[in-house]
Amino acid sequence: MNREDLSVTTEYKGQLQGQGLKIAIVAGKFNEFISRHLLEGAVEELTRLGVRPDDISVAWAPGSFELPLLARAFVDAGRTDAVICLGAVIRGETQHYQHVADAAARGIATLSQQSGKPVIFGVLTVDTLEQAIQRAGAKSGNKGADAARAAIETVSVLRQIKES
Ligand code: INI
Repeated sequence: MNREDLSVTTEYKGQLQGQGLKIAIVAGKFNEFISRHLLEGAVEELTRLGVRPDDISVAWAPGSFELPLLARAFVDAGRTDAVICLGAVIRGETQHYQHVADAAARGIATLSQQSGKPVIFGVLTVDTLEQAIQRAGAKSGNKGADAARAAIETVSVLRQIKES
């Protein structure tokens, strides 16, 4: 079905306009080489979409496990429209890959739902370093940039729904 065929009364669709938004980014230092590429991708995309560099804050967590805690600090401080969590969990490097990946995903989802703020999951969960490199700006795009777009889009849809 084409979008034009939708016979709904109201359709909410986010706009990729970051002007005036305040965005916090929490990045994991574990696999920092990858996280830095994700961070660069996110900051580039945010500023391309109109977010002022001064309105972007960055905090570093030891690893992906700690991302939800620091994201919560930004949410509680109340000065940000969205928080972007960035990290890389690589299966090859740890026995407890699954625990770290699950804790990050669950913590971020719970925080977002309970706070009502967009808290974006920009964490790579991959089998190898090579796959992480591909998703951090090489062949398969940059998940940090994807997360930046998701943040702006979600803020926009949320506002439309709340203001309707
Ligand atoms: N943290 C990551 O972000 N990625 C990983 O791949 C990883 N591995 O492999 O263990 C990882 N571990 C650290 C973890 O996030 C915590 O910082 C640590 O367990 C202290 O709580």
